[in-house]
Amino acid sequence: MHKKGFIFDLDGVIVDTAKYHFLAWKKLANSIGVDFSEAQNEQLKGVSRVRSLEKILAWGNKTLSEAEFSGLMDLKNDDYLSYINKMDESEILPDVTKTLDVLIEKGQAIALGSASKNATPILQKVHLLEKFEAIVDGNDVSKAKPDPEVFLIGAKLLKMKPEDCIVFEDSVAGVQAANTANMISIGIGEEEVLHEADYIFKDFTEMSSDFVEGLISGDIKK
Ligand code: B16
Ligand code: MG
Repeated sequence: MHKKGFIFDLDGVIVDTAKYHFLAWKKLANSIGVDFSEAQNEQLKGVSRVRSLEKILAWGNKTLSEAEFSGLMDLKNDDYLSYINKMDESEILPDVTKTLDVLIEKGQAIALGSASKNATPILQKVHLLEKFEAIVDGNDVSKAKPDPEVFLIGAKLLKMKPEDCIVFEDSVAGVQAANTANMISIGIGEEEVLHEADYIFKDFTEMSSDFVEGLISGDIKK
């Protein structure tokens, strides 16, 4: 039997939490007199919470004490969690559950590889947690994407070699991380943004069962 490791990013691949990050960051930025646009939010995709606040402060030309910085991080996360707590299965992106179920049925190894420190509660809210053999998130890594650490830990937990792993990612940094890890990178989103990926699909509805079969058999290569 062919067995591969399939590693899914969370935000932008499984669920669209970017809209909640946007609301929470905007409220926080505006509260300290800094503007925050959707275009800026795009630049925070796949970026850690600490780095996101550093970027917002740099855009607004603000400096804060360490205590203020950590207080704002907590405020942002509390606000973000108030949205997360209302999530349910209806927020799973199209054909994600179907793809996971096909992979499980075919005996494939499945992990999550996310920058978010809230990955487990989010997967619980949308009732997908039990589909993952391993979860690697912002609590487990010391180096953020584009560093490959998150995906290499995922491969290790799945007991798979990196070259036998396939990564689904919506961020440029995540695609770069997968490529550096020597894994097949599959961009989920726009071609213009994700052109460094080995393969690109708008979403999982565009991915044929033949393509998934090819990934499992190894006919589809990096
Ligand atoms: P948290 P991903 C990332 O998730 C988001 O894309 C990014 O916008 C967010 O800042 C980061 O998680 C950290 O999230 O504040 O929940 O720890 O795309 O890597 O699944
Ligand atoms: Mg993402």
